[in-house]
Amino acid sequence: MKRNFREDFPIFAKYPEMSYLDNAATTQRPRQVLEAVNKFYNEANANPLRGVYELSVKATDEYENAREKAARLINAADSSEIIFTRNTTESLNLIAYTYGLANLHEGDEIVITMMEHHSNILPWQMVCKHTGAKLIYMVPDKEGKISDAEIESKITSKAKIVSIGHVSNVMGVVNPVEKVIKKAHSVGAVAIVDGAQSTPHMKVDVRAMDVDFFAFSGHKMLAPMGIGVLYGKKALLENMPPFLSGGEMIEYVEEQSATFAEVPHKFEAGTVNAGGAVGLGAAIDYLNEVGFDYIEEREAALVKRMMEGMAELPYIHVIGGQKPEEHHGIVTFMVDDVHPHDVATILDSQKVCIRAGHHCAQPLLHFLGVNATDRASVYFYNTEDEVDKFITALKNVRGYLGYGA
Ligand code: 7TS
Repeated sequence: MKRNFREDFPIFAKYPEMSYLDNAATTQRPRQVLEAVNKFYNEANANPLRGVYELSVKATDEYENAREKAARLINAADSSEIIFTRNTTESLNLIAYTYGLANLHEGDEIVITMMEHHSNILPWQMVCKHTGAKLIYMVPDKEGKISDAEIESKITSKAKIVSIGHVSNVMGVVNPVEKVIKKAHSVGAVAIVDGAQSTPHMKVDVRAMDVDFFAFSGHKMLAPMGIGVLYGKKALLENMPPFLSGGEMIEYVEEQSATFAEVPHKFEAGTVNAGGAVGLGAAIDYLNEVGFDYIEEREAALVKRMMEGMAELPYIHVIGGQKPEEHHGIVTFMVDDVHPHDVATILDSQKVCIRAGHHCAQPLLHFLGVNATDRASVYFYNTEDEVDKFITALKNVRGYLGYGA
């Protein structure tokens, strides 16, 4: 029997009536993470990687220790393959501005899916605009499945970059990343996985996947906002030009030229977010204590309860797969006759927090033929009671607006 992890989260004690079901947007933080950040600033604060005095060395050690933890979390071969960024968005932009602009040319193709978050679309549109490369979309079926035929026909010898979300933030579906990576490599393209919605919820192994780059955000996995990770295979990172330039990323600077630091520091210009990194390290320790088996088991049970409750309401339509096991913690839906923003506002009046809108995935929503949807997303600390309150609140939505059931 696991202890009650929910008790570690001060925000749930502050708002005991709240059902927090917007975990795909950002999670809450346990006291262990908040205390680790405080402890860093109270006991180890100095500018890391610069001073030779003891306190700065301590700050550097704490920062690099967090990098080790991130490397172990995703099974990177070496911690120098972990670059700290602000979030998944910055990680993907880093690849686009460095690898993308340096290596792509007119006629090349970048292959993504129709289910990507805008963060895995716009950086590639930028690369295409600057290089003349073309952006190609693998299209899922209505359940969110990318078929083998789609993979085979879209990833051709013209592809130089293939970038795919591990778990869709709208459909909740787990994408066939291994197949996509294999196909990308078979045509000589680099493979990128956006792990923003997978890393918090499942065991990730970048070496087993054989992925070239992998991105995730700390704030979706209990860590502070403003710290994220880009994993890259060392040989690729070493051959890429820097992204931002300035302090801390150099080896030697002359009036008209400069040489750069080794990876990962080449990609970490300026004073780093050491407090955030320490918080991420504490979040990783915490998640390892909770255990990914437990996380998956709890989320599956909560999603099953949620979808069974929703299935009893004929005016509710779940987007994507109709089976709970097809939704990795994320359930997106429509309510007949009621605008998604009204649904979320009515739920908010009953202290149920869900997300309404396009979820930063407008091409997918166009493909599905909707402008906006509602989305409920769980994490391991959610309870059956929160799910039940959500279902009760959903039952009230149409009555609230004068519709029959
Ligand atoms: N990729 C995916 C799959 C995401 O779900 C998100 C954020 C991002 C990238 C970007 O992450 P960031 O940390 O850089 O912002 N998704 C959401 C969401 O679904 N609701 O709010 C943010």
